[in-house]
Order: sequence, then C-alpha cells, then structure tokens
Amino acid sequence: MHVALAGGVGGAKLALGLARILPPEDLLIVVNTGDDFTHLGMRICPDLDTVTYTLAGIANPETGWGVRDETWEFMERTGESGGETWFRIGDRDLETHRARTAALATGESLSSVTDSLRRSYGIRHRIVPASDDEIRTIVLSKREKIPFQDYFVRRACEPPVTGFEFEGAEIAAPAPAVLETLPTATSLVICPSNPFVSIGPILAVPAFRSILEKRSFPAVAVSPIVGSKALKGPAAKMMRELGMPVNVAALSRYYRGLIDGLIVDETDRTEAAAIERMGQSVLATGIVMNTDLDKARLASQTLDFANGLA
Ligand code: FO1
Repeated sequence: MHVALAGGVGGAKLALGLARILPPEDLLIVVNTGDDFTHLGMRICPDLDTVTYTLAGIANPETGWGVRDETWEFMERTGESGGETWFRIGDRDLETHRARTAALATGESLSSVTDSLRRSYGIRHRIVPASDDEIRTIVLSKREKIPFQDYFVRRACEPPVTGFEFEGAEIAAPAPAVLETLPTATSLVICPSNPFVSIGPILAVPAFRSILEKRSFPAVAVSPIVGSKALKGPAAKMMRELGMPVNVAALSRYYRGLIDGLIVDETDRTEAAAIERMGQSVLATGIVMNTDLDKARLASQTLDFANGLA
C-alpha cells in the first residue's frame, strides 16, 4: 500500500495522478485537517473536500477549491441577512458541509463521514483525514495568533509569518486507517503541498512522526517550489518570512531526516546537484501538472523513484 500525504490544490493533483495509476487497494490518501474550522454553524474541511472533489472530477478548475459550475444563492442570501461572506461557500459545496456537520453531531467520526462522501461520488480510492481528533493550524505573526482561514482567506496571507502552532496535534492520534496502513506501507509520498501548513500539521502528530522514524519503507517528497516560486499559494512567501532561502535546497533541508528522496523540477538541475552533494537523493523531472497525463506521469515517476530507494 502506498500512502500519500496531501494538502490543498497541489496535493490533490498528485493524489489524482496516483489514483489514476494505482488500484484502490494500493493507495491511501491522507489529508491535512489543520485548515478545518467551524463557520456559519458548519464543519468545513477544505483540504479533504479539495481532494474529494478533484478525484470526483468536479473541482473548480479556476480556484482549485470548491465545485465547478457553482451557484452562489446561499452566499447572496447570507450577505443580505447580515451573515459573514468572506469565506465563499457555493450552493453545491454547501451540501457537503451540511451533511458532514449533521453526521459529526451524531457522533460519527471524520474518517467515516469522509468515506461516505467519497463513496457518494463513486470514488474508489480511500481518502482519510490525518486524524479524527481536531487539529487547528494557527499562524503566528509577531505577537498575533491567527487562525488559519483568517490568515489565508480573510487576510489574504498578508500578515508576515513568524511561526506556526498546531493546536491539538500533540494529543491527536492518527486516523485508524493510517495506524493500520502506515507501519507496513510500500512507500510514503509527500505531495507537492505547502510544507508548513499542509504537511506540517500531519507531521506534528507524535504517533505519525514516530511511525515515520521507525519506517523501513522509502519516503519521498515532491517539491511545491520551482525556482524561487511556489507553484501555488503562500509557501514561497512563508519561506522568505521565516528567513529561509526560497529554493529546493532549503526545502530539502526542511524535510531532512524525514524523507529519503526529493523530486524537483527539471529547471532546478543546478540546485538538484547541490542537494545530491549534501547526501540527499534527488530526481529532477517536470513537476508542473497541467493535464491529467502530467499527473499520472509524475505519479508513476514518483513511485519508481521511491521504489529505487527501497
Ligand atoms: N479560499 C479562498 O481563498 N477564498 C474562499 O472564499 C474559500 C472558500 C472555500 C470554501 C470551501 C472550501 O473547501 C475551500 C475554500 N477555500 C477558499 C480554500 C481554502 O481556504 C484553502 O484552499 C485551503 O484551506 C488551503 O489548502
């Protein structure tokens, strides 16, 4: 069983590639839950939904989050009645949050709710939250502690980042499927997601880290950084603000000890050679995923690379 760790849009793309080349019984997609929050009375799990909608083939291609061909009557009416509209929930997306909130209220686990949702879309591959326990990503900005969606959406990633906290992670357990699968996994793939706020919350769960430290399977990461830019989102800005150089060598140092190999873009060959000299295995290939073919090709190269490190 191959285990993939994914966050938002970039992670969902590689997860889709892996799902295209692996049978359902050979893939477990483990998704970040640090972005989850309760809003307008509903439990919202953006990364789980992004992965689910992407595998269902209904993700909004412009935003990467939410559903394609969405309508916005719920948001319009929410605004008219004086409700908060900074976090945009479309009409189709709304049903996901309603159903999840109702099921959680009856005591169902987030794993179980997520499983029902992916089945309802006919997705055959398993998608699981990193944990059924609540983990809340907090962005530290000087003296401020900003809940993740406030930072990301309401304040458009503007506050300079000085660090992160993952509330609840210390006492969170990995989801049951992760505990069953990860110790004997064939490989671990860290998708090209934000290393701090998409992968960070998963790695902050102590039991997760200790399984990784004891592992006998190869772990590889695909870079979300190409050159000195992030493929999407605030990863490069965060690196700069944290005083890191923005390049794949800095990413390699960040993941050092956790991974056996890093996949970088073919345009980063010079950096790749420098990383190799530091003792880290590297594969340089095209990592920009525009088409479904790109996703499947990168997924297949990722698994071949991991297999070669086993
Ligand atoms: N991101 C935005 O930038 N603006 C939004 O209004 C917004 C709404 C939204 C609704 C549902 C959902 O699942 C995701 C949504 N996102 C929105 C994306 C989300 O905030 C981030 O993509 C993730 O948390 C980061 O991976």
